Amino acid sequence: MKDPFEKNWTNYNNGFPLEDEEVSRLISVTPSGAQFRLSQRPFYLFVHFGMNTATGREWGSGTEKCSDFTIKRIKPKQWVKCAKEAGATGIILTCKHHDGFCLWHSEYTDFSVKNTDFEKDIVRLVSDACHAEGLDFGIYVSPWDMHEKTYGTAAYDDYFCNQLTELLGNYGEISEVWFDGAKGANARAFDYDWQRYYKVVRDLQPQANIAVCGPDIRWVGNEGGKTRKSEYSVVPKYLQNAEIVAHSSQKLESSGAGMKRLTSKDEDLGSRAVLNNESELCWYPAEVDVSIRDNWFWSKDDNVSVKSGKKLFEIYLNSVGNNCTLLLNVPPTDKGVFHSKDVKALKKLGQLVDELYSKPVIVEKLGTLSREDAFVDFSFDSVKKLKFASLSENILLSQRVEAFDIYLKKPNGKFTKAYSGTVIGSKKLAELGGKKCIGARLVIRQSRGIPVISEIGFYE
Ligand code: FUL
Repeated sequence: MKDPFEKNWTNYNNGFPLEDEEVSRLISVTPSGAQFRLSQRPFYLFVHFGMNTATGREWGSGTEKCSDFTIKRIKPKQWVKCAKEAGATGIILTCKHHDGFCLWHSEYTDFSVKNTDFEKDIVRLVSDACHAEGLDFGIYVSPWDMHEKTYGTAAYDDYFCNQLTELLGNYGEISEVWFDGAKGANARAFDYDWQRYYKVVRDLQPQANIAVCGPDIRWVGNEGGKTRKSEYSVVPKYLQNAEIVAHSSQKLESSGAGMKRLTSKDEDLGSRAVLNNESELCWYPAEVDVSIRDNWFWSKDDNVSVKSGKKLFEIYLNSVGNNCTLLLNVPPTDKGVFHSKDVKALKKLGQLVDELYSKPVIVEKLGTLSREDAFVDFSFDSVKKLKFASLSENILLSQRVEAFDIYLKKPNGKFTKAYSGTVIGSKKLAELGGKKCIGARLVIRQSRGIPVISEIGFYE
């Protein structure tokens, strides 16, 4: 009988060299401090709130009046409580969406919450509520601005940088800056001065990640919670180009639903076959942005579309459990709170994530595998029914594993394959099916150099 464990990374590596100059080049690409930190806090809530919440729109027009912002109160403490119950570790707020209305007291425009009956600085209220409870706070600022008269001229770059300076200088630590690539098809043609925007962020908040139209966090490419089978973090450097991201972003208010279906055409961004042809590489991990509802902003007609806790958990497994970060949008209502349906779904998600880790069988910090290890064995003290394995690489030493299998040892001593995976990265959650077993075996099939597994855990 053929030995299923014979071909592993030490003796075969799927035919790839285990060590050479190219392998060294690939594994020399590693995360920045900020990227690493986010990988350890991989789940944030996205909060779409603003003029559109009051007017019931998704995109607005930029011709609204401040008096159209009829919101009377907001309860950010409730948002923070729900975020924590769901297991999220941060909130990103839409400080300015495409309509240009500012949720803070910007000096540079009258189109802001300061000229409404609400009056209070919403960015202050939300950032304070987050920081008080140990949540990270991030800002979404839309470069496309339908209201601002200077949009489309060089003066707009000044305006945008001034607003960034306010947001980055006055609200404590900002963990992520989210630059949206969306822009109406009929908007005035304009090349944003991205490098200047990035410099403002780096100068004022050097620890912040710049996401989407930015060099630190890669947009996964759709808004439906889908990810690639293999989400590589080491990818060609040209992918960081903001204009490329903007090109595939939303261009019509009505095309939002399409973005949810869209699967990225470029399925393979980081295999050796792709990277070998690229002279410049970068660490650019994917973020999955998806809404709990069909739309990004709240509308009462949308209360029926709230995803169940179970569905959110599937998205969680497919994002956080697939080497991505998750940015789950939960839009507050016009009463300034998360709707009871969203609250229930978030709570359920938190419970399901807690349950996932509640019955550990074995959790081990493996570290650097030995050159002689063809596989790693785990023995259990009694018969177990394993539901999940959680694997993490030490990504400070890059992303190395390209293929692995998990076998379960049945009570009769025979091995059966329970999972075949590709990349691991910061986290891989592998469903194992709950069958009876007395042990497990991890077989790495393909790796860029010696695998460094920071942790593996098996859970019932
Ligand atoms: C898109 C925007 O057009 C949507 O309104 C939403 O903000 C989403 C997160 O990004 O590009």
